[in-house]
Amino acid sequence: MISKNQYDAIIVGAGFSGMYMLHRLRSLNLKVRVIEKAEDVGGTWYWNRYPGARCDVPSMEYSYSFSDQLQQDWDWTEVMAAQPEILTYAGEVADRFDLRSDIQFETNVLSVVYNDESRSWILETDGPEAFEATYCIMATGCLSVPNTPDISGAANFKGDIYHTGSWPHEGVDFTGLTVGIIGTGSSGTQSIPVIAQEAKHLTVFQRTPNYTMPAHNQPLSDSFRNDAKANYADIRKQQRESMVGIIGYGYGFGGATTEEPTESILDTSREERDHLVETLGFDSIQRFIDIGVDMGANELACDMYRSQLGKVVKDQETAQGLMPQNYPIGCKRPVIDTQYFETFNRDNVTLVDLRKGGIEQITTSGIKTEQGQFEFDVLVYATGFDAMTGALLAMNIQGKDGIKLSDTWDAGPRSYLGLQVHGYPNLFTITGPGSPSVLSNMMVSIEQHVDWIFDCISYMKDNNYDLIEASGKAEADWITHVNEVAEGTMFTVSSCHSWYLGANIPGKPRIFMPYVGGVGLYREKCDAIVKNDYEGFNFA
Ligand code: NA7
Repeated sequence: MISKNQYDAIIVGAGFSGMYMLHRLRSLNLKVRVIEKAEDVGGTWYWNRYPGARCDVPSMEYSYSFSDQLQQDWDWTEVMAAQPEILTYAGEVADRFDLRSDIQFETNVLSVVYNDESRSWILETDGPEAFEATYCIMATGCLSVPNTPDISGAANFKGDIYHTGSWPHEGVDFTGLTVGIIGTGSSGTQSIPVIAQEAKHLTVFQRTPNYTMPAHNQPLSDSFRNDAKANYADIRKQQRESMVGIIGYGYGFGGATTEEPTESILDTSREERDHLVETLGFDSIQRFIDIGVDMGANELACDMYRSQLGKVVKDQETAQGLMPQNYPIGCKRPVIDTQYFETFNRDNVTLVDLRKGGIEQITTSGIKTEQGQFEFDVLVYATGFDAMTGALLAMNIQGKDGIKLSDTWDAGPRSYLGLQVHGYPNLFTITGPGSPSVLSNMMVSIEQHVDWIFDCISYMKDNNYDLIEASGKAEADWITHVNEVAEGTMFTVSSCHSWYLGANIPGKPRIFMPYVGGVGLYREKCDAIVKNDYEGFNFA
C-alpha cells in the first residue's frame, strides 16, 4: 500500500538548482522535500565523471553568490574547475546548509499528476512512498538525460560500454585497452586527450567536427583569488547584468584575449588574417565583432580556424577530417579543450571521419562502418543528452484536466519565461526552455530563477493565494518573443544542427529552445512582470 506524504513543496532534483531552492524555501517555513535519483547531491556533476570533465565557465563565476561567507571561504584551485572539485563544492554546500536531511536520495520520479479537486501535485516514485504537494518545482537540469544512439548490434558487443553522461563512480582504467569513442562534442573533446594518454589505442568516430577553442586553463594564484573575493559584489553584479552571465574573470591566461572585440573581419586582408593566425592561433578569431552576426564574416573566421587546425595537426588527411565545414562558428554551444587537436598527432589515436561513410552496426568486437571494420575492447558513447526537455518529458507530467506534457509539447516546448507552462498550475521549471538557461552561466540563471520562484511563493503566502498559473496568451506572446530574438542569429541557420534545436535526437521537434536575449535583459523582463503584479500569471 502506497502512503502519501503531504508537503507544501516538492523539488525534483538535488543539483545546484534543487539545493538552492530547498535552502530558500526553508526560510519560508514551508514543509519541503527534495526527490533525487542519485545517491548524493551534485546533479550533472554527480553523473558526468568521465576523464577530463571540466566546467567551461571560470570557477570564480561558476559558483553560488547567495552566501558571501561561502564564496569567501571556498578556494577554487583552477581557472576552470574539474568535475571532482565541483562535486566536492556541491557536497560542501549540502553540509554547510544541512541540506541532505530534506533530500530523499535514490528515488526516481515516475509520474507527476495534478489533482484538479485537491489542487495539488501527486508524485509517484519507484520507492514505497508517493508525495503530495501544493507546489512542484522541477530542478531537473537541462543536460541530465543521456542520449544513447540506437545503433544496431550494440547488445552483441563483448566488451564494456560506457556513456560519458553516466560514468562509473569507481572510474575506468583504460591501461592496455583498445578503445572506441563515438562523439566529438564537449564531452568527447574533453575526454579524448585524457583517454588517449592511458589507452593502448583510441579510435575516434566523428560524425560532425566541432569548432573548439583552447581553454588556457591554469592553477589560480592566491593573489588572483583574493582579488576576486575582494571584488565579488561587483563581479556578481556585472554577471547578472551581462549577456551570458560570464564576465570572463580569469580568462586572459596563456595568451587568450580579454579585450572586447572591436574590429570587423570583413575589413581585413587575406595577408592580415594569415598574420593573425600565425601569431595568435585559434584565439585570432576572437577579436572580431561581426562573426556572430554576418555569415560572410563567419565564413572568413571559419577559414582562419581551419588554417590553424591544418598547422596543429601534422597528418593532413587527419587535419582535413577534423575540419568543420558548412556550418557557422557559434551555432552550437562553444567547446573549449586542452590539447584536443594535438592528441591526433599521437601514434595511438585514429580518427574515423564518418562523413566518408557512416556507422552500419556495432559488432561483437567493434564497429562496422561503410569504410570498414574497426576493432576495440571498450566502447565509449560521448553522444550527449536529450537536452532541455528530456528530463521533464520522462516524468509523465499531467496537468489540469489530465492533459499530458508530452501532448502540450508535441510540437516543441511551450512556456512562459521558461518558468511555468499554461495548464500546469503551481508547477515551476528552473531554467526551463524559453529562458536563457544553457546559453548562460547556469549558476547565474539558476539563482535568478530560484529567487524569482521564492519571491513568487512569498507573495502568494502574503496574499493568501494558493494557485498560480501562466495565462495562455502570456505564454504565446513569450514564445513569439523567444523566436523573434533567435531569428537571424547563427543559432537558427538551416545548416546548424545543434541540441539547442533538438536536432541531435531523432524525431524531436526542431525548435530553438533557449532565450537568446541575454541574462541581463531577461532578468529585467522578469522583474518588470513582478512589478506589474505578476503580469501574465493568474492567481486564485
Ligand atoms: P553533444 O555536444 O551533443 O555531442 C554529442 C556528440 O555525439 C556529437 O559529436 C554528435 O554528433 C555525436 N553523436 C550523437 N549521436 C551519434 C551517432 N548516432 N553517431 C555518431 N555520432 C553521434 O554532447 P556532449 O555531451 O559532448 O556535450 C553536451 C553539453 O554538455 C555541452 O554542450 C556542454 O554544455 C556540456 P553530431 O554533432 O550530432 O553530428
